[in-house]
Amino acid sequence: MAVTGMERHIVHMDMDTFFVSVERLMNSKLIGKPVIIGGMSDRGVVSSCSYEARHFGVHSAMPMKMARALCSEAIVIRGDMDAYTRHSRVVTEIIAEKAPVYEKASIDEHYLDITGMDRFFGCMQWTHELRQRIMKETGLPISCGLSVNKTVSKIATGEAKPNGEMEIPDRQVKNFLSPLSIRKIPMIGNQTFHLLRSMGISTIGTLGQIPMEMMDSLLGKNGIVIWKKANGIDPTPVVQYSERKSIGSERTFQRDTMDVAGLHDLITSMVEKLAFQLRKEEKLTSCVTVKIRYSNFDTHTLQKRVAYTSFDHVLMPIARELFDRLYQRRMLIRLVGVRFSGLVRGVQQLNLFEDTSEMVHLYLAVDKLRRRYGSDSVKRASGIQLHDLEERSAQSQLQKAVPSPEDRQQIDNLKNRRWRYWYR
Ligand code: DCP
Ligand code: MG
Repeated sequence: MAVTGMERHIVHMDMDTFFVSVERLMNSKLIGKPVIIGGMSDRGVVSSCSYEARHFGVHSAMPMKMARALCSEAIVIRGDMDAYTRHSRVVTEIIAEKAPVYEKASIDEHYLDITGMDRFFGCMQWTHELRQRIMKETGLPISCGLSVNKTVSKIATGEAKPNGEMEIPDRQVKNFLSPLSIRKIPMIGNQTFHLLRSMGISTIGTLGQIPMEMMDSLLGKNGIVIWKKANGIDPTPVVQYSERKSIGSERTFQRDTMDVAGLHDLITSMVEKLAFQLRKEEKLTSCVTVKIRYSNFDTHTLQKRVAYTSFDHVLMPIARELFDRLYQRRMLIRLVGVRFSGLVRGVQQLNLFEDTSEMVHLYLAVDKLRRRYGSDSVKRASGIQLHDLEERSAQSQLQKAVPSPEDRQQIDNLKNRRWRYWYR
């Protein structure tokens, strides 16, 4: 951990066109060609695209329909989350072996705090050797930035791409940032970008010169953080990654039970709630653990590594399978729990490869209703327990939020689906 006042050395590493690079490793015919990975349906979006496709204006998060229109010769691939997850883990293992402190920020991105390393090696030399080693051992290209904090290092990686590395020492930070577009600041999304552009602010240098108070009144607390970043200030620490960092849910029964169908339903609703939490926080999990405690307090857990996901329809069968494997003794159960770990930042389109328009639509609709009326407001009918129903009918008398006619229509549609939903 860095000592206050001491200059830090922070590395940011990000794989180049990660999904495309993994596909190219598996099929060398894709090398040198425009390749796009993403959901195939009309509502699908681009997850990753090669530089050859980027030349046509294709970029990630673009609707697939538009990407195909821009680059008709592109090879479009549905994607293989299992393979990407496997390669992601190998990269993390190599970094874990070498780096004193590292944070896995997303499926293809890590921050390393190598402060103090300069006493033994040059920090850039160390970074260069690690990057070479990752490329040699995985066969995948990666770029990196080395600077005094996470923001500047990440921006440096972006400037070094593809297949490059860049060091920005403390004294050069301002000159480096100054001419770059405000878009390069990781926190600036579309809305903030357009707001600032409408005020004539386009470069980081200009942004850094406007009074901090003005950013405060314009964007509140976030405005101040953005202003500091524009001035090369970012004190956020590199938080050591732990596969054990997790979210979970447990239920102890008032009366011990052997009702397997009821327990399945409970696990379904736990998974549903936790997966919604993942999506809300824009996270993905890579490990599911189920726990049971028998009435004699014997406790057993079983876990399974999974490809990065935040989808209930992927996680539910895994949790139920783990439960079935765990529940071997026909004994009364006192507690069950579900836990997701190995979390990284990531958005749901990451594994919308097997998507149908219906599936995308379903998640968007259900999550929107939950955000508006509470995480318990909409549940899969199979995850509903008898006591839930009783609670719900009691609660419905008290309920304050009344769905709009538009939401009411959405709720009626959900109730008639293949996976039936229930609105409290
Ligand atoms: N990803 C995604 N949807 C997005 C952004 C990313 O599914 N909107 C996935 C696919 C990417 C991976 O995450 O391969 C890593 O994201 P990056 O932003 O690092 O993108 P790439 O690695 O593809 O390209 P770059 O070389 O610019 O890092
Ligand atoms: Mg990347």
